[in-house]
Amino acid sequence: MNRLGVSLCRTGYSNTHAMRRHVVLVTLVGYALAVGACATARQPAGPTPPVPRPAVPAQALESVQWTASLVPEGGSTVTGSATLIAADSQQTGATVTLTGAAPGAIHPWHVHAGRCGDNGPIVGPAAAYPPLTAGSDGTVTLTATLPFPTPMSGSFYVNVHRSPAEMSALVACGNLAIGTR
Ligand SMILES: [Cu+2]
Repeated sequence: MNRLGVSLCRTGYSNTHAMRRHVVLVTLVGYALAVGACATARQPAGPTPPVPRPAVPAQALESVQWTASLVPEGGSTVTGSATLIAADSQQTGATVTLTGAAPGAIHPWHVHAGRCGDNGPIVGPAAAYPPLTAGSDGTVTLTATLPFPTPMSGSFYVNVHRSPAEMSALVACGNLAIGTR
């Protein structure tokens, strides 16, 4: 263990947290042991907390695509689809289509955490979801940019509410499945 060894070791660190840990170890247990701890930190083992690994590698964010088939709820005739892709690293692009809605009907919708039938929390702010407004033929296609990063894993669903005044009633729901585009 020498000055050069420590110097090389330090260059191996890529974040200040690890640096701080190193400094603490140096202070607590001394020079030689600190260098040993450094070596193990570069190949984490034992008590080092594992970094959570997403189901899909981070570099594949731009290829992730979530899709859902929206099926009728509550006796409605509304069906449709929903697609989510990464607009960028912080925003999600959504496309939602409906058919079978009442002409002119306004249907709030959201991505929720969980599965259809759960009362899961809305992902992101509710106000960020522009409502679906059916045309005279009962169809609508809406695109929106939502202010949250596209999830790389997890369970999510899209629900379509009956109206702004009837948020507790649904006309359609679909579980989102992750895939690639
Ligand atoms: Cu909702």
